[in-house]
Amino acid sequence: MGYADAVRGRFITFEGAEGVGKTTQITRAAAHLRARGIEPLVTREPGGTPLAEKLRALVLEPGQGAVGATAELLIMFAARASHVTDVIRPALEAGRCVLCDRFTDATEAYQGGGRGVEPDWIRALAGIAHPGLLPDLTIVFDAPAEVARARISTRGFGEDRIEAEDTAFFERVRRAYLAIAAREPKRVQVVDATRPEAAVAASVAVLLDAVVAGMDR
Ligand code: Z5A
Repeated sequence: MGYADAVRGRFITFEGAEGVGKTTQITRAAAHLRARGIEPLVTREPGGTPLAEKLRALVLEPGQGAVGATAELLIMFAARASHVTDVIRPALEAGRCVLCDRFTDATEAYQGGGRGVEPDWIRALAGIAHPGLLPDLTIVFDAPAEVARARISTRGFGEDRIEAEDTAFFERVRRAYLAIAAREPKRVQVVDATRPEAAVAASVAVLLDAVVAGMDR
């Protein structure tokens, strides 16, 4: 059961490897909800609070020197603890619909699948950073790594530290996301992100409508 079931709000996360179109789709999803009379809170990870945004810059900006897998893992969860305590839980408790660009599944996919961090460490830290909180719905946008990388290569700004990883890293990330979806088919829905934007958005709208049904407006 999603935490939000108990507190009226809805917690919806957008996941997938870099460049699959999460940011594009979260904007469209917010517009879709507004048209239904729901004003969502749109946020992102790592980030979403002043502290977490500083941690984001530290962990993603190139030129910080070496950042080992364990340091990267702990920074992601430090940012998450701040975000959950100060933004996500209060919004859910107030009955809001929270749309979050990445959450703990990203840690499982990137630090777990990509870097090989022990799954038990990730589970333990999740239990500390957000006890009892799971998304009501997670949408995994799925595309081969080459498709996603071709998209971001046209966007006109440089790569962050993790984006600079090779294609094999992003294929491991993709496989980790598909494994999460296979393990939790009720919470996690995979959407084919290789289709045109509007077609992807139509699939997302169906999933959103199902999860916000019955919310107070
Ligand atoms: N990270 C981590 O390692 N562990 C964690 O626990 C967390 C995060 C929470 C920041 O994530 C990094 O942090 C990320 C994982 C790591 N690093 N990487 N790699 P982020 O979400 O801020 O950054 P990102 O994953 O790299 O996302 P992105 O580059 O912003 O891509 P996106 O949001 O998925 O895609 P987009 O910006 O919407 O679209 C990319 C381009 O494709 C753009 O030009 C669009 O116009 C175009 N686009 C979008 N949809 C389509 C379709 N359907 N067809 C064609 N073109 C499209």
